[in-house]
Amino acid sequence: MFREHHRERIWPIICLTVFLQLFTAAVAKAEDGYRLWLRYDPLPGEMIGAYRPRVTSVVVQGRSATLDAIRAELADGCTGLLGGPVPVAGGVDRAGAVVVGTPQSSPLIAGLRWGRRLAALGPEGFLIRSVRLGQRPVTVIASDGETGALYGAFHFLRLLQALQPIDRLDVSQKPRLQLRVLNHWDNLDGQIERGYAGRSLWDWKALPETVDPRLRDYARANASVGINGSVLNNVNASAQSLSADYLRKTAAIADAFRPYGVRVYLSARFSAPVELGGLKTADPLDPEVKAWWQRKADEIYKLIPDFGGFLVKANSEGQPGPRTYNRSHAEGANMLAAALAPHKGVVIWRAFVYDPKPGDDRAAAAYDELQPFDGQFAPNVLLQVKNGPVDFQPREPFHPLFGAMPKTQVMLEVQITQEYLGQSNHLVFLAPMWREVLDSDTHARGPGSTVAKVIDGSLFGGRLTGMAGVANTGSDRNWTGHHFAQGNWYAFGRLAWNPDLPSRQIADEWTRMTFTHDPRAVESVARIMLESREAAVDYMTPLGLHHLMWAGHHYGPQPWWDKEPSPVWNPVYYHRADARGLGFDRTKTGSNAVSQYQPPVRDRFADLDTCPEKFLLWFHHVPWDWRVRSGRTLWDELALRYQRGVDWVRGARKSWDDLGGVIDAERHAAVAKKLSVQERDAAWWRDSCLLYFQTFSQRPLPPGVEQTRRTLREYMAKSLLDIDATNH
Ligand code: GCV
Repeated sequence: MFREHHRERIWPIICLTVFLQLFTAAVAKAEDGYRLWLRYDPLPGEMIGAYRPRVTSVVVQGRSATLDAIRAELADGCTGLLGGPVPVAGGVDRAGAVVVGTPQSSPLIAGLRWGRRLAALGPEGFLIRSVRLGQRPVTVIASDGETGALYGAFHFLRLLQALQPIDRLDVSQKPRLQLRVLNHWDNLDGQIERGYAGRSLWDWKALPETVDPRLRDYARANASVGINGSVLNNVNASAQSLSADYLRKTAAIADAFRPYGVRVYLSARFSAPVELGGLKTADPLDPEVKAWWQRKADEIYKLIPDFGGFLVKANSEGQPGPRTYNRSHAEGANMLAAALAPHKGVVIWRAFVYDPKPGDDRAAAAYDELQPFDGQFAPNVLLQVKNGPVDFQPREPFHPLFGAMPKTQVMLEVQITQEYLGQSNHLVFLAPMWREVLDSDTHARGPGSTVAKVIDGSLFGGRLTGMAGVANTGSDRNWTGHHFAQGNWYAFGRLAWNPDLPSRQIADEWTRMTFTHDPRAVESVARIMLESREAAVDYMTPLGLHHLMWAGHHYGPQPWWDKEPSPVWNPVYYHRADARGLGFDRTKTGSNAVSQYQPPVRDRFADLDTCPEKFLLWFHHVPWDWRVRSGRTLWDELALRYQRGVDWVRGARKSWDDLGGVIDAERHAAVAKKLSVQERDAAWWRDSCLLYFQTFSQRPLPPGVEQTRRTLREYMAKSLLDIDATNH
């Protein structure tokens, strides 16, 4: 009797204990970064109290894959954020309903007669307004298109996640750029060129039969920041991706993305008619070649009616292209454009072309090759130009093509994956870098002709606009390798939606959505993020230096390297250190690449006295004893900048350590570990660069700069990647 009784009492306790253990383990395990910025954990209590009466149910009338996605996202999101069920309802039966849809899908929204306003915002724009429906206060999220309604739903969730007021909403938004596209440099064997977060998310072997459910989360994440396109394969493309087999696999991915408004694109290998079609040539003016591409386009659109188009890297780094047949880039692009035009597809033609002819300046090559063809590209061609004229360096001046092709639709390409910026080991928030290029004034139509206005079409006109980001995602559980690299994916989407968004706002909202609402922590994390890019410039390539990275993998410094077959892959080509000084003379006395900028910009950059110090060694070969603005010599300033970069990382580590109790233990520890690698790397950069440049300057390190820890010979012996395999 006693034993029975005892068992009755003890069982609930055992069950509870087991449940609590499992629950705790599950919660602890969940902090692996998988949920990105779409965590939907309960908000601070006082905010839940404020939001509750205004978010009581979710009303999404009608059925479609996108409407179902909206319903599920809002119900899950609001339920999670408000710490209790927010049910789905069929109609407005209570105050505080959140009503979402289009005039076509929702009689409630049709009844509001917002048709004209919605039409003006287009199928991706949305209105979010606090109104009354049948005397009940509700929030309406409406769009002319279902994708716009989805974007509106994510925007509403972001308002909650960022603790913004929602009682008198009157939000009206539409994307400033049409194509907001990730470029995946994924190879068909699952490897990712310049990928640092595992393998490709596309399992080509298993497709089309098996579609990884993770693709839905990838599409959700993209939609949440307005990214509407994904180029699935590497620009160093295999023709195989256009084969019938692979197109079926691509179609299965397109099906998974479609409810979230993400269209697929493919990188097209220019020589595919030869490799796949067995033709003798890929000459863009050959009628058989044209017909082959036409048939290929028809085949693609039969499988994927909303296929976005082709991205092409032509005649660059060994890729085939029209120049192989003595045709121009415009002739090549237009031939593909003609094949896609009947289906409303686009050709995104990359401007990343450079001819390694001896004596040429790589920074000038793309302009020389493409600018003469301004006005000759077909209406469904966009020219995709990297932010700077060399290659995604920690800092470059804006690409001169932005101010020089008024009759061409030019889109911006940035690199989200951190090829030259510490890969997945360094915390470097890239929004400030992208802001810098977007805010750069090309002076193409007088002062205020910013790159942002070039790419959004407002400066030169142009029907098609866009921005591309080389993706940093992979199969790692946290998607991007470094938890903070998620912030760069997020920032890309936010800036492609609105190229005027301040970095501070992006950092702030991402931190709240991803880590914490603790005001002290938000302040501290956002500060670290906002300062991080400048710090990386300091400890890698201060004062306009560039391309000093270890050849091949581009991790860590190798300023002494001069053994690559192409001179433009050697760091010595870029820094040009000698006994007199340091830097690349791109003025009249040197390559004169500076002349590619509009006169006011050119004159400012070309004059040593007016050139912004951040671009000093980009445009000038400067004597070691030249006095920079601080009054110090170039050599002393250089050394102190390197030291400043190292000091910053130490400070960031300390600030991060102080957040120990506020950030969950799992992610806190993971980031702390990465920061310790970053500190080691920063000191390594400082020491090896200064020791090497000292062999030319022959000057001592100024006070305030730590003595180097190893000999130059030791730094030259092994790359940082070889001494530590944590990166890959
Ligand atoms: C995909 C740089 C990278 C290459 C990349 C190339 C490009 O050179 O190192 O890996 O190739 O840019 O943008 O095409």
